[in-house]
This record gives sequence, C-alpha cells and structure tokens, in this order.
Amino acid sequence: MRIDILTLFPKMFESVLGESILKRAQGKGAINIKIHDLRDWTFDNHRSADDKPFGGGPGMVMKVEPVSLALKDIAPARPKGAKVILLTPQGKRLDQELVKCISKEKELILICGHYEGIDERIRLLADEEISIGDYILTCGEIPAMVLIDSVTRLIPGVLGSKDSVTQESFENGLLEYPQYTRPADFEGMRVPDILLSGDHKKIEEWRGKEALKRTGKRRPDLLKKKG
Ligand code: 4G3
Repeated sequence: MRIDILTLFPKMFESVLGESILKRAQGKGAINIKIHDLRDWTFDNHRSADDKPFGGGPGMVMKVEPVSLALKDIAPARPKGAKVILLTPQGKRLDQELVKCISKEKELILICGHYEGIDERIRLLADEEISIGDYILTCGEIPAMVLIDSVTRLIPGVLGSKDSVTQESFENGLLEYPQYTRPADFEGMRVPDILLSGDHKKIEEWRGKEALKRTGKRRPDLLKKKG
C-alpha cells in the first residue's frame, strides 16, 4: 500500500514510522510512505498555512489552497485512484471493521488538519472523513499515525503469523483472553493451573470462556453487536 501524508509537521512522523513493525513493514515494501510538508505549497512571504476566520472569532483556521495544490501535484489524475482521507473529530468513527476495509486500498492520501479548525472547503477535497474517537486533539497527525498503524498490521506479511491477527481481540468481536508468561508464580499471583496442564483442548475452552466473560463484563456493547 502506498500512503501519502499531507502535514504541517513532518517531523512528528519520524519516530513512529522509524521503529518496530512500521519500520519493518516499510523495509519489506508492504507499505510505502511518503510525507509531504504542506508548507511546500504556500507561496506568500510568510508561507502561511493558516489565517483568521471570516466572521471573526478566536483561533486560526487552516487554509484550503496548500491542501488543494498538494493534492493536484501528488495525485494528478485520480479517477478512482488513491482514497483521500481527512482525519477530523467530525468523521466516521474508526473501528476494526473500518480498519479492515481501508487495509484493502492500494493507495491512501491522508490529510492532517491542524489549528483550531480547518477551512470547510478542505472537506470537499477528501473522499472520506475519519475520527479515531470522541475527543479533540491538537492535530490530525496522531490520528493519521493511529490509522497507519492499525491498517499496516493487517497487510499480509507484516505480522509474523496469520494467527496472531485472527485470534486476537476484536477480530472475533470479543476482548482478548487473559495471557501470562513466566514466572508461574509472581508474588503469590499464580498463573491458572489449566494453562500449565498441557491439555490444549481444555486450554482453548478456557480461553473462549474467559474472553466471553470479560467482554460481557467490560464491553457488553460488543456482545450485542456480535449478535
Ligand atoms: C480537523 C482528529 C483537524 C478539524 C483531529 C481539528 C481529533 C481527531 C483537527 C478540527 C483532531 C480525532 C485536529 N482531533 N478524534 N484535531 O480523530 O476541528
């Protein structure tokens, strides 16, 4: 998957994309990320990417022209080409189902909004608006990284074994079962005997039961959704 990012803060991406699984995914060619500084498409003396809101009021508003010009340069002809996604608190809420859907795209262009808000006409340049949750952040860069991370790990070949994706939380609509590693006894807190028994059938049963129990207690909404 190719991912183009339009941002006013390119450096924010360096550490997140330069470590661990996201780094390896790029090394393997599973994802090909290009970061574009929106200031490269500002042409006034101050290279302004924001301006005062029409009608007055506090704060600054992100300008539309740099985003528009950047899109024209990056995706010159895109009749059904890249999917342009704007990260905003007003977008469709991101969940694992939407992540899975986006992971099938060939090319994404992510627009990171900033400041106290964005010019409404930026919305018209996007195919889709996505929110990572009901809270406000200072910028769209962190949501863009959340989206990239969640999507990348679903691309075939990125994670070690297929099982680690399909067995985990949300993939089956349930929260994860409790997991343990050594020591078997940590300050009197013992790992459940069943996990030390070597009885794989019993262990699978126990994990299924625990996942269900935990989901019912913590996230009954997920059980309803599952039906
Ligand atoms: C656009 C996304 C961007 C308009 C962005 C604010 C939270 C999310 C921004 C706007 C953001 C989210 C930057 N905050 N929940 N802030 O995904 O009003």
